[in-house]
Amino acid sequence: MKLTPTQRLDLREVLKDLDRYRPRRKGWTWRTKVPQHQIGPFVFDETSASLACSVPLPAAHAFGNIDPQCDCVITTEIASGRFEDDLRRMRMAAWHGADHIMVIRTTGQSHIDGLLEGTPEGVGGIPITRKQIRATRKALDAIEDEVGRPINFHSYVSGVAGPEIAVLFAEEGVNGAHQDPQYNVLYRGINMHRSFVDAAEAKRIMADAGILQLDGAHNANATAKDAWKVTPELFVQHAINTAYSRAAGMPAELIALSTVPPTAPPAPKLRLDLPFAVALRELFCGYKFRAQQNTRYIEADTVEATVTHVLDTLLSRLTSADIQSTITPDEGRNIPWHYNNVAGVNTARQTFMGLDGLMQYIELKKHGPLRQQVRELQERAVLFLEDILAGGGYYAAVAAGQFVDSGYFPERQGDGIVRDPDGGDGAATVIPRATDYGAPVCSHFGDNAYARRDGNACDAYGGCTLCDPSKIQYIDELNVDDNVERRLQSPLAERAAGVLRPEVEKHGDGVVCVTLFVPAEPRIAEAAALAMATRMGLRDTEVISRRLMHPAEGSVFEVRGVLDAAITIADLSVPEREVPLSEAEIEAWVRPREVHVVAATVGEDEHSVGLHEILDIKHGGIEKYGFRCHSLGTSVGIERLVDVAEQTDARAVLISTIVTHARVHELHMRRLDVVARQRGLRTRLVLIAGGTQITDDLPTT
Ligand code: Z98
Repeated sequence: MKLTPTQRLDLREVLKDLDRYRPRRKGWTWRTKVPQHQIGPFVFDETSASLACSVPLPAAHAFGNIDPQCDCVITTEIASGRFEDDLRRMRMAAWHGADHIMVIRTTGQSHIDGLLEGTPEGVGGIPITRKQIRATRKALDAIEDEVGRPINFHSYVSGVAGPEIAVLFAEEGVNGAHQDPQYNVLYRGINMHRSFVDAAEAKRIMADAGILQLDGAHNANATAKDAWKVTPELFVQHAINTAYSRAAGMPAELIALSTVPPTAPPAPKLRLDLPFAVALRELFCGYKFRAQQNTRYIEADTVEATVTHVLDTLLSRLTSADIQSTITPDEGRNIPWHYNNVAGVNTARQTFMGLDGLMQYIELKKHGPLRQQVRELQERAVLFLEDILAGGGYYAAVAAGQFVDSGYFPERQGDGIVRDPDGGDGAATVIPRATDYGAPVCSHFGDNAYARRDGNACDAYGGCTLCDPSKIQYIDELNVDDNVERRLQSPLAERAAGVLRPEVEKHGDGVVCVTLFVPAEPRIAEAAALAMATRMGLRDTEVISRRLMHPAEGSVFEVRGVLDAAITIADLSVPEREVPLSEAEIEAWVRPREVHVVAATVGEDEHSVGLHEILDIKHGGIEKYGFRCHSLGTSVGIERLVDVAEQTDARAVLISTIVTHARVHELHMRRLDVVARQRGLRTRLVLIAGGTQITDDLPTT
């Protein structure tokens, strides 16, 4: 399957012959770093290989359209609920520099206790069936060929089906996964013993498949009442999962700590988050770090989220990050929209490129508050661990509610998550293996009657699905009403008919977002904003962001709604695109020729601002190309303009005048034409008139 930049992703092609599609590689891929990278006019030190196809940052046009790629992997989380739509979103994200695509689920996969076949659309999930994972990997393979960089596909190995899911991921070439038994225990109420036994198996399988592991410590600061107080616990959680992963056979290079700066402004972010980040990197030196944006204090305001994200990315550069994860304000308002994904990815890459070489210019102080805080955090974490050991170990500590307690250890608030070691989902399901137990796949952990010292455990039964993929059972859709073929019928028919609708999440969902300021107190203003959006013809309206400007003067709202507008492409009149000369081409022509132009406002018009905008270099005006501009001022007569044009041998006369009801502006334009003709200058002079309502369509007679 091959993608062409000018053509949309062909979903039929993705779904074709899926039963035979095999991932072409397994395991995680890092970017290829290129220090001292000459890109356009600059040398960068923290970049990776450039992309074959991409959308550069907006300001790139001023620098020869360069698109430097930072040296760390950039993550985006894609979650519309329909994998077929997500594939297109993944392509857009990849063009903007994302190379780690996490398919976070709307339904907790941990609640599902076995592998699924068919579609989980009906239960609100995103890729968890083999078909969906395979289709996604296939599309990503084509997308990575298009952009010219490997893309890591990521999901979750959690819940009581964790080991089975790990096998599925290993078979299908998933490259990264969250795996942390503490997540099962604390957030999914799964039995502790079962969670740890499952984790050991899953980790072993992930290790054999080269799947990068992210842990789950960051969920504590995402869920704690006061996130900045659980920082010692975060170290403890990282330590437990890291040590357990190593014990289960996972190499250090496949272990990535998931770290989230715990605060956001107006908290004094640097004071709290920098010591935390430094202490973490020191304690866990030798492991990878997946730095995520703060998720606990993310609100619905895109500007606020962006500023926090920039500060978080600065912290990553002041310390280190192997993966920079991006989150969008959508988390705060529960709307996964593709352009917000792209905005999040762009925030990270823009910040990284802007900060290139940061640590060559500054250094973190070796004395003073930073070192004191780092030491204090590390001490508190070690004491926390010792406390757990003294109290009878991890199970006892969870039973005593010591995790996600909002006290700053050793302080305790008594509000931690409490779980019964003998309770939870899957309690009492861990049983000793029978002596003739045969592991289903060779990288299975623990005793296996078939294991041979000299070869793979699965040799004795002719190879497992990891060694011989032809043994994988591929089951297509099971649900005749709810499956991807059915879901694609109407979108593909509309596409074939050349019909377009606005969309942000699912094909043709019609969703749009309008921004309105309403000058009233917040409650009334919000009701009015919704009413106005309805008046615009939107249905299913919902306020997704509200920003108070002043308690009495008004608020700004972002209102989401559905616009029922199907536009047929054939009915559109699409203007021919005019391709203007580049800035450099214009300057190369003008500067050596010393081209004079004469300009003024005419008639009785003192409004010179617009004209200055056109001429002055300060405002990006034509002076910058080397035009010799003779600005004669305001309320200048047409004859005088033409006189000066004659004296200076000018090539153009620019007049500006305010548009009047009496159409005086048109009289001036005609008069300029007439006088230029009378003086025999008309063929030499370009006459240009400007003003807000002057268009090419003005009648010429
Ligand atoms: C992130 N935005 O980390 P369900 N295991 C761990 C997790 O952190 C998560 C899951 C499993 C966050 C995503 N994390 C939240 C350690 C989820 C997911 O049951 O499928 O929701 O498990 O990037």
